[in-house]
Amino acid sequence: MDITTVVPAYNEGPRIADVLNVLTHIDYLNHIYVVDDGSQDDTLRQAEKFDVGIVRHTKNLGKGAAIQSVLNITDSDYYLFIDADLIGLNSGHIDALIKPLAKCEDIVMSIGTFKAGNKTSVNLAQEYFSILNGQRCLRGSFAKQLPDLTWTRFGVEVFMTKYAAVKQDRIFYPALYNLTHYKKEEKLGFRRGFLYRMQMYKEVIYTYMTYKKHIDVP
Ligand SMILES: Nc1nc2c(ncn2[C@@H]2O[C@H](COP(=O)(O)OP(=O)(O)OP(=O)(O)O)[C@@H](O)[C@H]2O)c(=O)[nH]1
Ligand SMILES: [Mg+2]
Repeated sequence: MDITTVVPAYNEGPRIADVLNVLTHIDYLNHIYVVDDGSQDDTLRQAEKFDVGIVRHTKNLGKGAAIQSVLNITDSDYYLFIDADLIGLNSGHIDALIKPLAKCEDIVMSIGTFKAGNKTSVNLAQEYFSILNGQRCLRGSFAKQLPDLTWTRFGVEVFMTKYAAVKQDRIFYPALYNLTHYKKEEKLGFRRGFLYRMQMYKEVIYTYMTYKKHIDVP
């Protein structure tokens, strides 16, 4: 079983090692790629400490383009997408994402929802917006069928989810217990974090409004 793991990272120097430390110790994750998307900090140097493939964009192209870059150079049975800013990741979370697809052939994608981390605002957001969660496993046949994701930026998760809905493909939502992440405001401070968050919402909403143009409806 071939699994390609993609860790999109933009300025995650202080956080990415914790995530890679977990992923590189799981033996069945045989191809791990970090996409350093024009980070200005030491993300690249931190990633290079691990036995992972590195794709580097010299300027920032967005999360959708980062994922597309790995899809372009790989062909796997499964694709696992894991954010670089997680807190509390363990191998149980990875199993919870992959196993439903391995067991049930008609599931094309699992989307993890964070549960019971001690950040109430994150838990609430997850409850209502699990469509946005970046922790996912995709069947290779589904991933390779997706139209080009480059334009989506932060809308990439919405696009994948909407694509599955249009194609009437089955999604499974495993709970990921005791897992959470750093929010933008924690990484960048309140003002810069808030402005970046507004930019993210803009990209997500734009994807919601325009995704149909990018999908051939059967
Ligand atoms: N390659 C790449 N990765 C990105 C980009 N933007 C965000 N990411 C990564 O995507 C993951 C999630 O990004 P965040 O900015 O934390 O977004 P979020 O977790 O959905 O939202 P918050 O609630 O603000 O944390 C992290 O691993 C980021 O480093 C980008 O432009 N390029
Ligand atoms: Mg985050």
